[in-house]
Amino acid sequence: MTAQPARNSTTWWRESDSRHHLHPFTDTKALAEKGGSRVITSAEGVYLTDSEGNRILDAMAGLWCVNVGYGRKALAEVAYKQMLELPYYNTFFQSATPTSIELAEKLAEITPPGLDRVFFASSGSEANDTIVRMVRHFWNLEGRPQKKTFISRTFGYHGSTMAAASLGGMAAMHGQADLPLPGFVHVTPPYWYDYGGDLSPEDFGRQAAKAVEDKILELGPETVAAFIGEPVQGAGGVIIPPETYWPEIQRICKHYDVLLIADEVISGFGRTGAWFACEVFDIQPDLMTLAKGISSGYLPLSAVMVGERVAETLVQEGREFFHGFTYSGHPVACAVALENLRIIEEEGLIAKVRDETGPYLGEALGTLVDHPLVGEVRSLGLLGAVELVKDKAARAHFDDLGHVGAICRDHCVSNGLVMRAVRDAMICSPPLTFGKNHVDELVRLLRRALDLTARDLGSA
Ligand code: PXG
Repeated sequence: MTAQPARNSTTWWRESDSRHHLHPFTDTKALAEKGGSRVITSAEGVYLTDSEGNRILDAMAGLWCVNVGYGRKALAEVAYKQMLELPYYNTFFQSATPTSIELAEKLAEITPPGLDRVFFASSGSEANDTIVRMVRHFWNLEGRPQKKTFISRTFGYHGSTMAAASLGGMAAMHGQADLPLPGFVHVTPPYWYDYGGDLSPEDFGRQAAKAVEDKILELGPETVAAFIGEPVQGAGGVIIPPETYWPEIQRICKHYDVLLIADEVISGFGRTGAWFACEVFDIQPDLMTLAKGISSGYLPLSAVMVGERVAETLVQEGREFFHGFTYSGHPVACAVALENLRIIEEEGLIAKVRDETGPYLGEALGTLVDHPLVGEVRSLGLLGAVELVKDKAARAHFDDLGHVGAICRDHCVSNGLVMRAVRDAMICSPPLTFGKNHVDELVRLLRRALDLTARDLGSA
């Protein structure tokens, strides 16, 4: 008889996890065969610790969310206090709580002008589902019920619920659930490296925006409800649009009376060196999705910011909006979010990203372009991507797209660095508390992982 592993040992955790736990975006069988999950047991600042005592630099801020870093006592204390005072009450049926009221006001203050109304939920997916419901309701109220279709981009990510995954442009997700639902269509993303061909980035930006116009004309403007996009596509591979893209999108949406929705779930709360990436790209959205950095991931919280035009009709004409979640405006999550925003302001994290660590990350990643595997480096604020390619001059990917990225990602993790691989792009989105020393450590570890990857491929 084999001895049972001790409870709360790494072996026990892995075995139990493999038996019972179905993980998101995970091949459960392959994970079990590989020996099970990496168990993260604690974190401090920008470092994680796993159950074997390894210290890992978290260049992803969890899942693009721990903007103020780990180990913030102030956030724990606020949550503790709020739980004792009022752990839960809802915002349905004419109720509110002080922290949900305060947070709504604060969000109206820091988001771009005109976005003055807030609908709360707990995840980015719920927030985007809310937008789909709200926008369809809006056009019905406007007497234009045929305006129902949403346009979004290939490689866009807007969440995992049926509507959010339909908005998203991830073929693998669509394939498993017969998505997109009717009324959701996709166009080319502003991804110059892959789609730009011989065009300059500027010309390609205009061409990618024209794909939206062409789609609106193909469908008929009278049937198109909204266009949704992440100002910078995150999970799609940190796709930073050429500067010609968003002004054109703005013009096109206005011209055809199509609502413009900015999904700032990743790009919000300082990530790009501004409160919101809409400021960086001069986007004036009708609606905005917020999550992740809103609470630095310490508790689940998301929000839909609603601009004047939609809010006016909803409020004046809409009567009861039959939509909401038990945890919409959760008082503890709102308290933590308020404290999180206070920390971002007090510590000047946004200016630090804009003036110091953002440019430094760009420079430091830029030193990797001499590596034989690196085709392009791009960054904005504390978002970065390093494209691994077969042929730099031809901008040609490896045949089995995703394979080389996975090898490099595994070398990163084995060497104490968490980065994500999206197809063959290595991407990072570290906490906004990252210092230049952490950027140096990231680039040193990534270069080592690139060397090991090249060795595995037999190309160095
Ligand atoms: N919009 C955007 C732009 C996102 O990045 C969502 C909506 C959905 O949020 P929720 O809270 O429902 O997950 C996201 C989420 C990855 C990864 O591996 C990215 C996300 C989530 C999980 C994994 O890159 N983004």
